[in-house]
Amino acid sequence: MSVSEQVIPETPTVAPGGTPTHCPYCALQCGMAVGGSPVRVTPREDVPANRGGLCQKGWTAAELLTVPDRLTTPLMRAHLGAPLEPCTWEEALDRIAGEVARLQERHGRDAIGVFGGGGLTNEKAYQLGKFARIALRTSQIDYNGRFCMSSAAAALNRAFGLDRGLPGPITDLARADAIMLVGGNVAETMPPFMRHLTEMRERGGALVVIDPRRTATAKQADLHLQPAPGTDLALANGMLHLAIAEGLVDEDFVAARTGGFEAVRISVNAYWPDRVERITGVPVPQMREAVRLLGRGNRSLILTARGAEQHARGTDTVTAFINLALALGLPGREGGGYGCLTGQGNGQGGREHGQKADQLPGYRKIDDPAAREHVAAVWGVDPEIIPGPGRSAFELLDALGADDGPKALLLFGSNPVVSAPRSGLIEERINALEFLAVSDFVLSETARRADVVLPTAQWAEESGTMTNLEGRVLRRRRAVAAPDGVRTDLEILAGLADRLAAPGTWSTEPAEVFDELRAASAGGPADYAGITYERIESEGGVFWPCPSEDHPGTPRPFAERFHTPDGRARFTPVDHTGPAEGVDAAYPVHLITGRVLAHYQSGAQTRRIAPLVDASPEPFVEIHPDLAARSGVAEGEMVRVTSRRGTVTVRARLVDTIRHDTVFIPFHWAEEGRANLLTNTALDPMSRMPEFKVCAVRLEPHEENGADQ
Ligand SMILES: Nc1nc2c(c(=O)[nH]1)N[C@H]1C(S)=C(S)[C@@H](COP(=O)(O)OP(=O)(O)OC[C@H]3O[C@@H](n4cnc5c(=O)[nH]c(N)nc54)[C@H](O)[C@@H]3O)O[C@H]1N2
Ligand SMILES: Nc1nc2c(c(=O)[nH]1)N[C@H]1C(S)=C(S)[C@@H](COP(=O)(O)OP(=O)(O)OC[C@H]3O[C@@H](n4cnc5c(=O)[nH]c(N)nc54)[C@H](O)[C@@H]3O)O[C@H]1N2
Ligand code: SF4
Ligand SMILES: [Mo]
Repeated sequence: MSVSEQVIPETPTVAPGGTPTHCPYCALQCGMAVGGSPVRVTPREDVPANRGGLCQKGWTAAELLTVPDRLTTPLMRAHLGAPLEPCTWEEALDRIAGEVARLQERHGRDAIGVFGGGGLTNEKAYQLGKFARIALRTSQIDYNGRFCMSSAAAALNRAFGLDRGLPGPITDLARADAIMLVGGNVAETMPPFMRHLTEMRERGGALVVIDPRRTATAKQADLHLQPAPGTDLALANGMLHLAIAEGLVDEDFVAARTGGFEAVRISVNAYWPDRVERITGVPVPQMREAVRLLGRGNRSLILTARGAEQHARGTDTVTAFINLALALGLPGREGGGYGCLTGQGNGQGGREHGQKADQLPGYRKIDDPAAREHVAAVWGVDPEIIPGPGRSAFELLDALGADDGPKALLLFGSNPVVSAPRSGLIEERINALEFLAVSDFVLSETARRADVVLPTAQWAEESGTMTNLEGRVLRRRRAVAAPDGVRTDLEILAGLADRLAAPGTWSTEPAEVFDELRAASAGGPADYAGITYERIESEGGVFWPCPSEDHPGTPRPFAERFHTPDGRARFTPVDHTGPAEGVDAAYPVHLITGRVLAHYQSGAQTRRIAPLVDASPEPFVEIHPDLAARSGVAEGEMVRVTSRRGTVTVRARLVDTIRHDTVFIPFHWAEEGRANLLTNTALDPMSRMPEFKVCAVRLEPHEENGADQ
């Protein structure tokens, strides 16, 4: 079923007097009102991101509150191998505190690992980082955003000195002359986002999409480039080569607002059009057309998403597109520049307040003495007790149970058994732990392996703030009561901090935690000091940085200057090397992974919602009919897809929208359809992002296909 065919109710069931809040899922954070009996959601017209639109996940979000297997009591395993059985909160929290004490006594503070998520509110993400550093005093904390935004973040910091997803309000998009979307399929990943692109096109702007598949998004583009996976960097360098050759470089902008262009100008000499066509498979005239569309006005925007970023060279790939945007003189102009599409609900805020291994609140660096001093003063501790940087997400998961790795893991807001690269290995690492505690509202594939499971409240049952893809801080409001027996993550952290006799205060009130976060972030790059719940309410959200209550907030942080020491954006020369795992005789096909409209991430939430399961019931592999014929695979048959790390068995979907040399599997399912059994763990050297987007596989018809007939 195509995206447009999926059923979206035409007349929503209105939630009379519903509480205004935002969707539980992605970074668009569509506005919705929640209320009524039974509880329903209604889209809000007053939120610019969605202006009355929702995707199918948003429409069905109320069902998440009442999924039949919602957890409402803590669960505990008496000993290794024993089943998970209901217990009291006292027993569960005492057990966790007891295991922490036992393991830290034996192996030191870093024996405990913490893993967070970009879906947590700012308040939770902040409190989790603080909990790790001063209650557990472990350096071993990271979060799933490392799997999501980290390459774009690293490139943004390197070029602009600040990691902000979109360079301006989402309503700027409609005013762009052209938008080039690299490795993003927003028609499925953020459907209401398409409205902004459509409006731009109606005003005469052009949409260029770069994706190895002709996706639902690419079908609506004026130009679609279909490169081989993992070759975007070469494509960007090739476009810059053409821009220089065609005299499209904005020399005034380059002279006034940037540094380092000469080295890049020289380095892209080597990316002459024919060579780039050979590397990428994109015909030279298409490249030329893309550059002309981008260069014809100065309000063009280059956007990257996971397709360009989730590579072992993701940071450099994003850098190549930033180089192109800078040379064309785009950044800093309304509607123009470079931006990346943040993914998770609080992907932006979740990477600012200290759940990242190397970071303290306000996007401060944990190894910066002044930052440590500032944050320690807010926390009421000696800076000496704050540990140094820890391992990145994949490295942390890979070290679980190892001699020098964490022996226990506390997990909040992620399901790595499904979503981590080479998840078969990660499952083994998790099994090697002495102790695992998971806070979730459903028994996810990872929670199922825990020794203690803590049933937590979810989006519409609690309040807090989320920072959306624009960098706008929004209020998530409590609309319904949580079921009996459930506690919030802030209550869980407070209960544990108390048992661990942690220093500092551990409020369970989101508003109080937010005030502390404001103080901790004050003066940092992501400064929230001037943002209050009241302002968010009256102003429809506030853009950071916002250093004081009389500051208007910063919708367009690069308008006047960049946030580097000299205020100039930095060009950095980067070179193409291709995927970490190229194809060969044994594994002749590229596998790319990604998303479908109806499911969210590891699927822990959406695989429990009937209309979403109906829309997209099972995992599948997209194969070009020519490749299918060569592989002996027919439409609808089960096919075995094997990489050097594992095998999955999924149903074949023959489509002529994908390249002949590439197959696509979404990663939302567990068990034999788990795409991450196949993926590669090669890491980007700067961001530590794993190469989720490309690895080498072979295809075989599943033996049972014949036997069934
Ligand atoms: N329905 C739905 N929506 C979501 C989510 C979800 O799970 N489901 N998750 C949210 C989150 S956390 C995120 S990060 C965003 C992700 O949003 P997107 O980045 O839009 O989503 P993906 O499907 O991961 O990848 C986008 C495209 O990258 C392409 N691609 C793969 N390899 C390459 C390559 O080498 N080069 C190029 N140019 N393209 C390539 C794929 O074909 C795919 O169409 O979505 C958010 N929204
Ligand atoms: N092959 C492949 N793998 C990928 C990707 C890809 O494109 N391809 N994309 C990667 C990306 S971009 C991402 S973001 C990751 C995401 O993958 P995961 O980190 O696994 O994300 P989710 O499935 O959203 O997991 C969130 C879990 O936390 C629970 N949860 C939600 N909200 C809360 C809360 O407030 N508190 C608590 N305690 N629990 C909560 C949910 O029920 C769910 O079980 O996957 C990555 N993995
Ligand atoms: S686009 Fe994202 S925020 Fe909007 S309704 Fe869908 S999942 Fe929710
Ligand atoms: Mo993500």
